[in-house]
Amino acid sequence: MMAKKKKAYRLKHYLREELLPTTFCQGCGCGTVLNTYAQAIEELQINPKDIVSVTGIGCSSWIPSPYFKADTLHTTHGRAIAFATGVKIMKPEANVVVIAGDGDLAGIGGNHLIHAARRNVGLAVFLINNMIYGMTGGQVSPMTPLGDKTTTTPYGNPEYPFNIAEFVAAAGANYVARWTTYHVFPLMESIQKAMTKDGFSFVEILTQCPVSYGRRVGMRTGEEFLKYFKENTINSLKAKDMTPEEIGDKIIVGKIVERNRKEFTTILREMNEERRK
Ligand SMILES: Cc1ncc(C[n+]2csc(CCOP(=O)(O)OP(=O)(O)O)c2C)c(N)n1
Repeated sequence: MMAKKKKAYRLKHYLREELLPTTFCQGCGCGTVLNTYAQAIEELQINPKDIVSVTGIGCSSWIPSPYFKADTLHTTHGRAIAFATGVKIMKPEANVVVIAGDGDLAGIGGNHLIHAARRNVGLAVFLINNMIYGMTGGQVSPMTPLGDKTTTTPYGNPEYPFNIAEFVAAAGANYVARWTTYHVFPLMESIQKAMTKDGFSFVEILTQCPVSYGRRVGMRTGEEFLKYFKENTINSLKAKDMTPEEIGDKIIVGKIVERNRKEFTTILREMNEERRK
């Protein structure tokens, strides 16, 4: 008997085709994330009509809006999670997804991120961490590594970056992971987990920005970043048996936390129903 042929993945089915090719710079990681995200949706057989994509302002905000074809809220810088929370409260059956940058979600929108994680709002949040404010030309972000040169830190960044995934896990999210654009297959599985898990799900995706960040830190191509991600990451399963000295400066990828706290809008509805009785 002939093996059943796997249906070809229809990337274009998920994109606003009239806007292609994308305006992402050469070597940018946003295209990899867009492709991985679309493939994750296809494999899950989620109908894009059941997704509401919410974003703020930045290059990475172009992944969900306008490129991914679903109902979309392209909101003000830093406020995506606040808008998404409103959508989830009024439309609990929707798959509400936030995709935005590190400046947007960890910088100006940091407070919304922490409190949505604490409340365990049923959102899937993908933080595209290119370690810089990409769209505005390369200003320091709360995720820029210590010592790195940017347009606003020409002598080197004097600040420590957030460990944003650990922070969101500590705040109370149900699912937290970190991957990079080098790890596309585990990233796809992690996106699927985040899309199907009840409660607040958060995946930090380290990506490359050769134009606004890389050229100032000696990585001028996407390939150099991918090699860096490959050589400087350790899986969380392996890291848990290692000392901090052994881990050193390596970036921990993989699952950070998974738990089953009840989701915020479910609690809210249950309380409302109880009150009405
Ligand atoms: C209230 C407000 N402040 C500042 C800006 C300018 N601005 C637009 S995008 C951006 C940073 C984008 O960086 P990030 O969120 O990391 O996304 P990236 O472009 O790197 O993907 C800033 C500061 C704005 N649009 N609105």
